[in-house]
Amino acid sequence: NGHGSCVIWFTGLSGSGKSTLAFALERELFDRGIFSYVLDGDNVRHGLNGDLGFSEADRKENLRRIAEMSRLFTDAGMIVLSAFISPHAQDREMVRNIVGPEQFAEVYVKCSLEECEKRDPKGLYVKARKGEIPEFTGISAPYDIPVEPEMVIDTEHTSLQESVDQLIQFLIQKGFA
Ligand code: GGZ
Repeated sequence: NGHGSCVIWFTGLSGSGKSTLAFALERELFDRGIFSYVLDGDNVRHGLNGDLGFSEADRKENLRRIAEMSRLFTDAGMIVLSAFISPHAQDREMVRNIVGPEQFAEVYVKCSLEECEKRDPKGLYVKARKGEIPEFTGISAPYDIPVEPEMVIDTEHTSLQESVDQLIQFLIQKGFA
């Protein structure tokens, strides 16, 4: 099939909906006969990057390795859907340059901290507020809001299906799907 390999990089707070979006997009692409693969904290941080924590340096190394891995996947012809907080603008620039800007798209998964805390699917915000998780993004560690992302998906005000439709339109328009 005539799709182009690329990396769709989802960035946003914990609980903003990055992985949910990535998996829904994977499903939609699959139904259209296009194979993609989701990388997220759950399948990367426990394995390949199991030696890394959440200091600034460790996050940077986490993202550097993921970017290199994403690039290998694109070499293999895949559409890669990477869902990581990636809180520092500088690290996202690094990632973009490792992958190669022409096959990279940054998607800002926008959701207020308030709403993320309300969702708190893993109870991490409660723990972070109690000081039980140091350097928690949004609470005790920074998140740089993307300045010029290729796309913004506002998960507070957009349904999952609508968001997936927008992503598909984007991929088609760019010739990736
Ligand atoms: C942020 C943390 C932290 C701290 C554990 N800060 O919502 P989750 O649980 O499932 O996803 C979060 C994940 C973040 O890993 P990333 O690899 O995406 O982060 S980064 O891009 O900054 O390297 C969260 C959990 O790990 N988690 N401790 N201190 N999120």
